[in-house]
Amino acid sequence: MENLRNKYIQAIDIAGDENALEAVRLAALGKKGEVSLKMRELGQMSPEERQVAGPALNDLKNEIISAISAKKEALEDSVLNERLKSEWLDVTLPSRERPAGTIHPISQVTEEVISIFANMDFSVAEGPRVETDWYNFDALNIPSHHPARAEMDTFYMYRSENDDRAPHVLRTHTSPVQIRTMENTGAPVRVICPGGVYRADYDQTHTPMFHQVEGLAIDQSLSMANLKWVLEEFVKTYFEVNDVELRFRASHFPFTEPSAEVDIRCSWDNGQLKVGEGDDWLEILGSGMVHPKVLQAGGIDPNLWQGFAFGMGIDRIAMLKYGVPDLRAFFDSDLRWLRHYGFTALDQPNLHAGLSR
Ligand code: 2U9
Repeated sequence: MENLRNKYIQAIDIAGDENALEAVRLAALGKKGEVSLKMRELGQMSPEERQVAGPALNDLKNEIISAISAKKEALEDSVLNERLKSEWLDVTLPSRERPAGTIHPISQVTEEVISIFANMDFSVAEGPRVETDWYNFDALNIPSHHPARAEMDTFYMYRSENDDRAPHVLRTHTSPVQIRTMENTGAPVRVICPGGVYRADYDQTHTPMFHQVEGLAIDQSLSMANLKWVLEEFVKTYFEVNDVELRFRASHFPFTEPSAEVDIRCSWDNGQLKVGEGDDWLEILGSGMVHPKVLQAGGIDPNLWQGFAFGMGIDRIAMLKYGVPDLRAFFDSDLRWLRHYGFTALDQPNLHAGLSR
């Protein structure tokens, strides 16, 4: 008995891994294990012999079992310790160099605008850039011979020569997305539509592709007062100032009635814009109450619903906030410009941490 005990306790002690340990367990306690066979011999012993050998064998079996389980735990600990040794991290090392790529100011500003309007419960909608003239013009109360069609310097996508259906257009504003949203969801609506738009125009303040964000809110009793509050909240949060003064100037758009252009009080100090104070006014938005014909085009009954809409140039408000002097630079892909005006990928705007840092 003592020999058996020494043999197996020693074997457990030197087992180097779980497989070796399992082999020892089988040799001692497996079906044909040495201890198991001894236990089977108990049946052939005299009762006196059995009374001594039985408990002794049982004790041996238990001793082996607990030695194996202690050894198993020790082996697991040592595996973990080995892993921890190879997985340590020196938190005093300097952080990694920031990635070479940057977030384009237009992407950054689009995210800023989205987070501001999301906080006022507006969703974001997108739509195709190649549109039918119905979505881009007719549905917005701009019929075929309306002067606004000509003013919008439209890029037409002509079909083959003997196809006389009306050509598609590159959307000249994001307004078709709001028409599609009205069709898809019905009223009430609260949505903003950011995205690229196209007009055949090119100088220091115009590029043939630029970015707009338009908003649309439709409910049973929305008025210009709601529009004014939403725009004030937007301007304050976007320009990160506590107070703004807005000036609504009567204007005309085919899709809104009445319509207003919106200016904000500001000053220019050494070419540096200050919003909220000063003697200058800066035009940044167009807006108005949605024209009944436009509601109807979107499948919404103008006798039951009304709402406001607004639009602004993303590139323009990006230039104003971040001091970019020439619009065309946005689209030049000049690496030095991108590094200077770009944002780090980790600096995503949100209302709690601050929009810009
Ligand atoms: C629907 C109904 C109404 C969107 C509007 C403007 C006024 C506006 C310009 C600002 C500068 C475009 O980027 S810009 O050139 N936009 O002045 N946009 S109201 O009105 C809508 C849109 C969709 C269904």
